[in-house]
Amino acid sequence: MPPDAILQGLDTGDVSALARAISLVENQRGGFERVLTHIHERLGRGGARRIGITGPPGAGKSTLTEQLIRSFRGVGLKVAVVAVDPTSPFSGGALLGDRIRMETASTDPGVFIRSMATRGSIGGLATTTEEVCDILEAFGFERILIETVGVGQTELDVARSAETTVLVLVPESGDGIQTLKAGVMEVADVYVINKADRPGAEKMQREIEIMLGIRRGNAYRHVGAHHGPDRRMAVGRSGPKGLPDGRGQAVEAASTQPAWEPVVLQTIAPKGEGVPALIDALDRHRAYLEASGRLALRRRERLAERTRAAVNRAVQQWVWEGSGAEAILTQALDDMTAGTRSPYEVAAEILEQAKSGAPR
Ligand SMILES: Nc1nc2c(ncn2[C@@H]2O[C@H](COP(=O)(O)OP(=O)(O)O)[C@@H](O)[C@H]2O)c(=O)[nH]1
Ligand SMILES: [Mg+2]
Repeated sequence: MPPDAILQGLDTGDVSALARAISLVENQRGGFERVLTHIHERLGRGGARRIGITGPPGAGKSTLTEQLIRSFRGVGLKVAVVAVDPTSPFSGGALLGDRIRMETASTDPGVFIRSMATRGSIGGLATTTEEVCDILEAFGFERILIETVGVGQTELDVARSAETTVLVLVPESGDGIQTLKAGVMEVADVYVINKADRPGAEKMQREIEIMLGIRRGNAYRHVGAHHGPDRRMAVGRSGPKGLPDGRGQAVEAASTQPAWEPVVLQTIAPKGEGVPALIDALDRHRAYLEASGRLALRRRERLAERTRAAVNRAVQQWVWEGSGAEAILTQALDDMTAGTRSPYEVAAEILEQAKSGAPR
């Protein structure tokens, strides 16, 4: 399908055009920037939400995702799921099982499920995932769930590209706690202890709350324990109406608001237990982002970040594919091995050649 047909298909709600647009972006084939430019004006307008769901394998992320799909569909929201597996070299490979499991929902045109893997993510998995989500949002999906496997840096970067990040843990995952101690903790907005039907859920919830500095029994928990009720009122007054649109103002507005106090809750995903509380936490986090100005600020930051990523990607491609850099490198390899030239000298030569627009 040529890019023009893809653009037209996206405008008319053609699902096969959607799938092709995603492949185009995923593999950064010719015309992918045009597709992303075409849809740009539709982003950030309709109140679509992106929710990142991360956690160790087997924690119940897909089961929870299925529950969220069901709830969102129940109120008529269109839902897309992007399942990202940074460890799988094959698109869809390790996630095939998930895909089939979630197939239950996939006869519904209001649900779209897509697997992604590292393959084809030359520009970085987080950026590519965000671009895919952009297409889904522009296509009209109102809730976009991004499921990532694992709690390493890449997975967290991917999960963080959503405005709300959910970390799913299970009572028996002592390693989960270790990960959290290693500093991963601060990244999530909502902590779900799934498999609460197993022993240890309560204990784990307490441990996490302590680690996060959440004061249990505090009537104002979840609305900024460090600032108390007065500041909470202030948030309500400034509201989304007074949302600043200048970056400086946005920074100021966001920094004077109390920080979000993460929510820790328990679920039994297959039974749907705790899912309403999870949805409520997601709603409250969104409301917090809007009222505090952080949503607007975030959007600006991500646009800046995306522009940088696009430049880096283009420069990298330009240097390595357009200027004979590989040839220079190959020629210099003997010298570098013999110690007569350093990698830095060779890098400088490559850059010189790229700058002067040397032939391929
Ligand atoms: N006992 C119990 N099992 C669960 C729960 N949630 C998920 N599971 C099971 O745990 C396994 C892994 O779940 P899955 O959603 O695929 O985990 P993921 O790898 O994080 O996506 C499946 O067999 C689920 O049925 C739960 O709350 N309690
Ligand atoms: Mg899964």
